[in-house]
Amino acid sequence: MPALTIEHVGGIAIVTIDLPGEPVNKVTAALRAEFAAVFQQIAGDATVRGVVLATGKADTWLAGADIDEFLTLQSAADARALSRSGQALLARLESLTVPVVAAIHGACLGGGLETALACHYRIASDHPKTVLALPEVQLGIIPGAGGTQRLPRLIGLQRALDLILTSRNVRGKRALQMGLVDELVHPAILRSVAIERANSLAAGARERRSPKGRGAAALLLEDNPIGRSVVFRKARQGVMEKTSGHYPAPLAAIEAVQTGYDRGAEAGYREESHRFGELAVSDVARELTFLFFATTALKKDPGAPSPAPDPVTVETLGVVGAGFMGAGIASIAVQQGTAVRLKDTDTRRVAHGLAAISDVLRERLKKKQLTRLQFDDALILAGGTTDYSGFGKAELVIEAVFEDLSLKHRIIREVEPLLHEGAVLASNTSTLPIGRIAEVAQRPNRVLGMHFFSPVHKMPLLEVIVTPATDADAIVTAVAYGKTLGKTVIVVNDAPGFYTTRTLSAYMNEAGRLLDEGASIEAIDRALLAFGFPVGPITLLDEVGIDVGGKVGETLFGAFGARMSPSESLRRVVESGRTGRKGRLGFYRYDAEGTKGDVDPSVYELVPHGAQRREIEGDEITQRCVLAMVNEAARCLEEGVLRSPRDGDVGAVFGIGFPPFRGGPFRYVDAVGVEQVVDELEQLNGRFPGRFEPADLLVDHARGRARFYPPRGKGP
Ligand code: 3H9
Repeated sequence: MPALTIEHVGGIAIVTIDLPGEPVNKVTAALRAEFAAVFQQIAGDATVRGVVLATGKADTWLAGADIDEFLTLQSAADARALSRSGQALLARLESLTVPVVAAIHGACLGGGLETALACHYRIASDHPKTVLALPEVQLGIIPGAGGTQRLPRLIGLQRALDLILTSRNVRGKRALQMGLVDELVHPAILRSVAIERANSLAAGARERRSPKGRGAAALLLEDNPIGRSVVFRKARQGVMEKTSGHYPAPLAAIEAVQTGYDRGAEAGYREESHRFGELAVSDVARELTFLFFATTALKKDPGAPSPAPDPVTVETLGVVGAGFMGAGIASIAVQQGTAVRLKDTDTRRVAHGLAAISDVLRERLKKKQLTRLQFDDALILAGGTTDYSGFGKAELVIEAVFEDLSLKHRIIREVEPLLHEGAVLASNTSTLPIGRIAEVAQRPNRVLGMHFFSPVHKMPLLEVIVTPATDADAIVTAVAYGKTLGKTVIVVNDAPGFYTTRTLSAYMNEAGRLLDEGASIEAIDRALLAFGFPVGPITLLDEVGIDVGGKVGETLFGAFGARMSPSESLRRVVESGRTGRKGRLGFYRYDAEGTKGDVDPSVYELVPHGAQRREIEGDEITQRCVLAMVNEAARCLEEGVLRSPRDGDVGAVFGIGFPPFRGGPFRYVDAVGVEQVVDELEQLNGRFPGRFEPADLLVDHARGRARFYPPRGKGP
């Protein structure tokens, strides 16, 4: 069955894209061939005065190039050829003598937006599903079908760089404001307006493009070579600050855009496909593409083995504990239309929690991510209580109180009798085993963990923790609700620290031990930043709270023994009462607003070796911290805490900052080679007996020369 159908209305050919049997429209080799044939047909048909390019799908116009196809590319030359053929096809579209109107409804992404850019006029539907973006750099590549050349010419250099470098989603209204589309209409009239515009364009009654005002300041900068060189320099600087040079795609995109300005469009297109070719077969693109497929697969994973029961829709959520985490969870819940009852011990705390919810919503309002109406609607859904009123209606209750087992037990005893039998009772603990928490429950089968990450409204991961007693319908309800909240959800089996806290702890402990041995705080943070973590481990400890880190460390030491014994440095700094950023003093100094300054030299008075720091090579710091994490991740898989390497990789990247361009701990082992990883662990274990004993799973893999993922492809 063809993907393109043509319907003639008067002199207008309406070309509808609808890939048979596929959930989204994407640019496959077959679709490219069909497009080429259709363009030829149109060019040869004197009765066609104009064209409308529309979608037959409910939610996508065109979601870009077929990412599956990238996995089959064997060489940079193959990838370059793919880009060149995409460019040629869209040049053909642009050069049709009849006007082509893009009638955009749904996702218009990557090669999809590039197709729209080659059309002569763009109309978008005013619908939340209509989003336009160039997400290529998130996949480690750059727009390869002319996007780096056409976009700046349409909307201006700075705006184009912003869209290309951030992969930002642009919705209808904003797209209209910036001139990315020419008109915005209600979806019901999109087709008729598009036909009308094609007719008036054909009659010459309308400009093919209506460039939008970019403002005097933008014009001054962009319309002369000196101004542009400032823009390009700043863009490169910004990229380097954000990525420390680990991601080549944004820099390559800037290069392609600049070439187009400096040496003309033809050179720009050539540079674009040259860069696209190199990047498409790079390791970074392979890992980022893996993460795309892994998160997409998780969207469809109900969290329980098949046949999984249907989840219950959560209309009312009870949250116990109006602190930072509780209010954070409530703030994202109300935005999805859930009525939230926020409970704490006194009205002052409840009021504080409600104010925190309002702050999160206000920030979104300010950034125009919410309309005033949406803001009001969400705010009204948050209600406070000091006596659990309203909890009887809740399908889900999440406790987010302090990490103290006896306190959590008290909460369960208090709240459980008020709930209906089918309600799910979740703990937002980051460390305490769910089985222990559930010990006092009347219905332990309804208890599970929902480990959100801080700040809840920004962090993309949710770790759902289940015990052997947890009912399947409770699991799928928690997982489905997590997805409703916009999270990527992994399900793990119960154990102290679950997956994310446990692996992060192994890594943080090693950083602490390096401090014990005399490494400087800066050297440790610098080494792991260079590896690609978003912040160094000591900075992270200040962020999380040194007291919190200390408590987690104790729990995991209790559970796993010597391997997880906390460092002397951490123990002493916890004892000193420093708490990190929240207390405005930790390993680093902070000003009154909490902005991080330099290392506080007086912290060295607390730790072994005092101010006498010694040089430990960056490579050793990285190796020890990263391998401690990787080894612990492997143990989690071996013990069945993790269901798959995929979950472990997604969990580490989205939960604890493992560098996305490395794919995750299991992808990292595959990339380095499991034999080498085991070798290095054994050597380290010789130096630090008991701490680096390789996980059996790694040893078995090394022996059998096995990998966690097949050499190329999406992975399991
Ligand atoms: C590009 O365009 C390069 C060009 O510049 C140059 C070329 C020369 N390819 O996410 P969902 C699949 S790079 C292959 O669950 P939703 C997806 O895997 C591309 N497959 O739905 C899933 O498959 P399955 C730039 C794709 O409604 C199914 O469709 N484009 C593609 O939550 C449903 O997806 C992007 O990066 C694709 N392009 O979200 C867009 N798109 O059922 C990536 C989707 O077998 N896509 N699939 O598991 C998205 O962001 C979301 O999928 C979208 C729909 C918003 C479209």
